[in-house]
Order: sequence, then structure tokens, then C-alpha cells
Amino acid sequence: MTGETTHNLRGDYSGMRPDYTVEQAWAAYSPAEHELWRRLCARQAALVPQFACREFIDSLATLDFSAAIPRFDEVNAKLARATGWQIVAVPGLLPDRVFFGHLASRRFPVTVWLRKPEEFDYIVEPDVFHDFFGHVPLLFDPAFADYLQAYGQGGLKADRLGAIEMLSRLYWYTVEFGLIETLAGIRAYGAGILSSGGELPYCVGSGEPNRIRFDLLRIMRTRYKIDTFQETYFVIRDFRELFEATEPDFTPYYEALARFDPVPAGTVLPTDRLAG
Ligand code: HBI
Ligand code: FE
Repeated sequence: MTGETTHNLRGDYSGMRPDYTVEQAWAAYSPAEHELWRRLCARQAALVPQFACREFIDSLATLDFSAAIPRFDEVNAKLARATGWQIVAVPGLLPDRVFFGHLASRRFPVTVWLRKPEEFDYIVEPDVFHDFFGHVPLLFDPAFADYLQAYGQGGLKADRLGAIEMLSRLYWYTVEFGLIETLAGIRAYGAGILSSGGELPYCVGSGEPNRIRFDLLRIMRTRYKIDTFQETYFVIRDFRELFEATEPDFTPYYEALARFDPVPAGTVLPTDRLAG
């Protein structure tokens, strides 16, 4: 979301603090919500060993939150020791500037509400399952945690340069829908994939989508669709590659990219190096 407004979003933004955070209100979750949470975790846990990257699998194994919707403050005690990150409870999608500001300070916004049972297979806005199951485990990986903070710092600068759309594409094709090469083959590390029952096997196993080697400028030119499986995935070698890509000052990149047209989501360019 790149808009500054929070209208027509599902969350309750009325009681939030100036930094858009709220209390998690863990006691307010119903038994039915904890049951839906258990079903969502069971579905993904069956897929993770075969399709998720090693770092996600190892981190998930140290966190035991399949029995009920987790208490953010309990996980924060462990997370602070691991990488200095904290999760903060939010009503839902935040304006980009606010979102980047949290990431830049090693705070990951996690939505407090859970989807409805009829949204078991697909939800448009991130809910607590997408944010927590999809994003939190990799916050325990030092290299990925460094990248995400660097991304947040870059986002604050992109906001000042009017380059948010290009940086949102980088977030989309890495943090949300990124793939990584492993000795056992290509695996998923993107949260949007890891929290999806259908897209997790699809992104690794299907012959349909393009799988292109990570290329920062190519990614920042590439459009994405929010309501279908991805037509193109970008594949990194390891998380250091992400961190190193975000180290330089992006200003010259934005200037160079201003001369190119965006690339449609399903296109393969002659300069693309295919992966897998
Ligand atoms: N807000 N809570 C929340 N979670 C997100 O993942 C998120 C957001 N706001 C903006 C956003 N993502 C994307 O536009 C990023 O590219 C910034
Ligand atoms: Fe997300």
C-alpha cells in the first residue's frame, strides 16, 4: 500500500499511538480464532520441510507457536536476544513512511487481527498469520535481519526522493515473494509464499512461472500483481547478496531507472539470467 490514508482497511485504527502501534489485546482472541490459527499453522507446517529455505525451517523449529495465536511480548524476549529486532502490534497496513520508519529501527509491524474462516486459502490484506508465520521466523536470521533494517533505512530515503514505488517492488520480490538457491534446489524465503497454502508448492514446483536470478535494477523496474500467484520470481544466492545489494546509495539507480519503462510481471528480457 503506498497511500497515506488508512480508510477502507479492515483494522481498527482508532486507538493507535502516534507511531501507529496498538496493544495486541491477546485475551480478546476467541477460541474459534485460536482454532483457525492452529489449522493455518498445521497446513503450512506440512509444506515447510519440502519447500521452505533452511533458515526458515531452523528458526521455526525454535519457536513453538502452533498451539495458539502467539503473545508478541513472549516472542520479543527471544527476538531481542537473537537479532535485536522487536515486533510491534499494529492495526494493519501502514503508510509507507511509517512502515519504513519501524523497519529502520528494527521494529517489525505485525497486524493484530486474524482472517475469517472463509479466508483460509487467501486474504488480500496481511493478517496476524501472514505477518507472524510468514515474516517473524526470518527476523531471527542475522543476515536477513540486517537486510530488512537496511531496506527500512533505504525506504525512508526513497520516500524523500519519490522512489517508493521502485522500492516497494524490491520488497515485493524479496521479502514477500523471494526464492533462494540451496544445495537441494530452489526454496522459498518470501513471507507471502511461506504463509500461502497454494503458492508455497507452486513457486518451487510449477513449470509456469519465470525464475530469474536476482538483479536489483531489473527488480525495481518490474511490476507485480497482488491478487494472483506471481508470474515471475527472483532467486538469490544467499541473504548476504540481499544485504550487499542494499548497501550502495540508491540515488543513481533511481535516476537510471527513470529512463526505463516498467517491465510487465510476466516478461522475460534477453538480458535475464534464468535460475533453476
Ligand atoms: N504496512 N503493516 C504493514 N505491513 C506491510 O507489509 C506493509 C505496510 N505498508 C506498506 C508496505 N508494506 C509496502 O508498500 C512496502 O513496500 C513498503
Ligand atoms: Fe508481508
